[in-house]
Amino acid sequence: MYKKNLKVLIIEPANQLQANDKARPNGTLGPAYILGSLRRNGIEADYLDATVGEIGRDLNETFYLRTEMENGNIRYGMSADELPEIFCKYDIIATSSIFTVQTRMHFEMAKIAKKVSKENNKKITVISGGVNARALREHFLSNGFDIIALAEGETTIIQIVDQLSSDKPDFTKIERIAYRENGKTIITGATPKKGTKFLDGIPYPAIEAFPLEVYQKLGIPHAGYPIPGTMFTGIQTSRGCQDRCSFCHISQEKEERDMLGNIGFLKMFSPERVGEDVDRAVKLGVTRIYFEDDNLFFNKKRLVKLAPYLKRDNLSYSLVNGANLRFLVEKTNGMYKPDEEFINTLAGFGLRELTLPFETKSQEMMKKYATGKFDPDEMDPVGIVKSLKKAGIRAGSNFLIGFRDESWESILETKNFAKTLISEGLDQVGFHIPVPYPGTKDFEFQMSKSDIKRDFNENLLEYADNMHVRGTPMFETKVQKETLTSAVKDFWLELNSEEYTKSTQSINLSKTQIDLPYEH
Ligand code: B12
Ligand code: SF4
Repeated sequence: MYKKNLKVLIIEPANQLQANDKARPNGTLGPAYILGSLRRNGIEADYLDATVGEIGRDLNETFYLRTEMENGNIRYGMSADELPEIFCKYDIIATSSIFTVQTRMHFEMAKIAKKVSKENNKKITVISGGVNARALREHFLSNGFDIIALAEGETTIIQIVDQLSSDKPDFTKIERIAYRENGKTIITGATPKKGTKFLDGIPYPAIEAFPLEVYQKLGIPHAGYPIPGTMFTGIQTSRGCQDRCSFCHISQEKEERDMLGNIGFLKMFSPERVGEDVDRAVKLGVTRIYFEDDNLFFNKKRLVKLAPYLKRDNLSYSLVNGANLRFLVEKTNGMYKPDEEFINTLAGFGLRELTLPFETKSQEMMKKYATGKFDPDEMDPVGIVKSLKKAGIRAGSNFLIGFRDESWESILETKNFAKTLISEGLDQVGFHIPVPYPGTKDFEFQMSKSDIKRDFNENLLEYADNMHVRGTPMFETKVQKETLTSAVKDFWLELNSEEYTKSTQSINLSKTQIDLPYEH
């Protein structure tokens, strides 16, 4: 039993996005796992997704409350004025920061919490975790956060509550965190543990704390096609990845194992445990589950074994998070062909939507930045698209254009590749500019230049506010920045059907009139 009855609030802040982006609610799994762990340990903890507010709220006061910010982005979600009254009921305010563009919104949470703490003469500890908070830990600590979790947080959060509950809190006893003492940042280590590839001991994610009915009413998932009237949530069957693309957090996490533990490395839940997570979702009324694994396909045999644990009547799945495409082909007689049996297994357990991260047509870019993970010349991308469509799986794709040293000719090659795939049945294409996000190797490359590093650290929020895959690049690129930003839009408009682009634009943040319900 805890000496003090500490109450924890896990808050997902209101969001800011560019006007040409789409508003979507949170409901990300990180906070659900943290909450699950707190509740399993008998600690009182609540969840608040400030993009939609508490269940029953008028969405015009939350999700549809749009404010143009000074930086040009549009804010959506509960007004900050509502938060002090909520925060003063808690001893710990926790956020999970995985998107750099939301950094400002997390700093806002810490600022409010500290103000409430001062005005009410009540100790409130503010903590965060997730890939962005880890990578920008010094900035988070300078902006009101007391503790940043540097690794998987299910145990860390309990250690934090334990220490804060004790008469003499000792942060050195909390594993893998960053905090400040007398202005100096302290990073704690961890006692060595026996390595395991299995994650089963981890508490169930508290998805029941999500306002699932509100998300259902909105019908806007994190990505992929809108699904009006469908109750949905996320699931993880594994964590980490076998590759190390330089634009992905995995690349740098693997370099920093001493500090971060094995967070980027592959680990998995057992089929039985995955089945339990599915059961829990289904019992809540969920009929669509989004895979949120870093890389779901890494072991085909495992996925085949998982299939019966995933399959349910009236339950479908979506994988819009990227998955390694070389697993969709098999090599026979020296030639790659789509692995129809595997693709049919996916369709068989209910996969209805898949985003294919073909990334780039350029082998040079693929090898340099994307672990050489797919060879579009060898691995029959057209065959993959056709087989998926034949199996009844909706397939879209995202392409990366404008790597820092990529030429315009190479970009056009990728565009033409996308065009071919569309003509062969791919449902839609999107283009993104690779952003050197904090916590990736590409970011470390930029920071290796002292003038850029200084500028970034001095103007953090200016960078963070604009670190967007469809925005203007913040660092030098071979092709002019403006040309890249226009290409992202122009290619998208040119290659997709007008029906698709129009309906997508109709829910952009800049639209004051929101057409609901919208259909695709
Ligand atoms: C699933 C996923 C998605 C999904 C769902 C996102 C969502 N809102 O839930 C989809 C497909 C929609 C998506 C989209 C995008 N994504 Co994404 N996505 C992920 C992914 C793979 C997993 C996130 C997740 O659910 N993890 C599961 C939980 C359990 O893990 P976790 O968050 O790490 O949490 C653990 C620890 O970190 C820690 N922890 C976390 N928070 C806290 C808090 C406290 C208090 C404590 C103690 C501990 C703690 O404990 C947790 C449990 O162990 C991450 C990579 C990653 N691993 O973070 C990329 C990632 C977040 N995405 C990324 C990007 C770039 C995007 C897109 C911009 C891609 C694009 N090109 O369009 C879009 C933007 C979407 C948007 N909302 O704006 C980047 C973000 C980079 C950045 N710094 O901004 C990441 C980091 C991947 C990468 N390339 O490096 N994404
Ligand atoms: S394959 Fe995907 S998850 Fe793995 S390192 Fe590359 S981008 Fe990251």
